[in-house]
Amino acid sequence: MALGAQSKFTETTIEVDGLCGMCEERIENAAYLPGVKKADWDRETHQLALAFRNDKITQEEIVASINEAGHDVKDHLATDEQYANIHGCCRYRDADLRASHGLGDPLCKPGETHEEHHAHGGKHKH
Ligand SMILES: [Cu+2]
Repeated sequence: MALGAQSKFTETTIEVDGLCGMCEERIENAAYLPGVKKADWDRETHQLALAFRNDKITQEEIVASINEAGHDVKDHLATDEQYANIHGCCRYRDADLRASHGLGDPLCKPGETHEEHHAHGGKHKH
């Protein structure tokens, strides 16, 4: 057992928005970058359990890849263009679809654009 080997591993959990099994596959595929050893998304809790080699990849890169796939990560929302690419039945920001899956509030609040979300107290669209 090599000394210091453990410190190369980061284990963490991040919140990723999504609805169904298709979302799960999409999120996990996006998170499985070289250096990632575990990416396991829970459909009920929306928690993505990650284990990755922090000398090979950063959490920011993983988050960016999940955003690229169209999914919102807590504090890192996908852009509208990225979100637009995901399948119609996976529109996890849609209030009706969320309700039909028994989900509460989305990470991205209705009527709030990506830019506004990051503006913190910026103007809201009506
Ligand atoms: Cu889905």
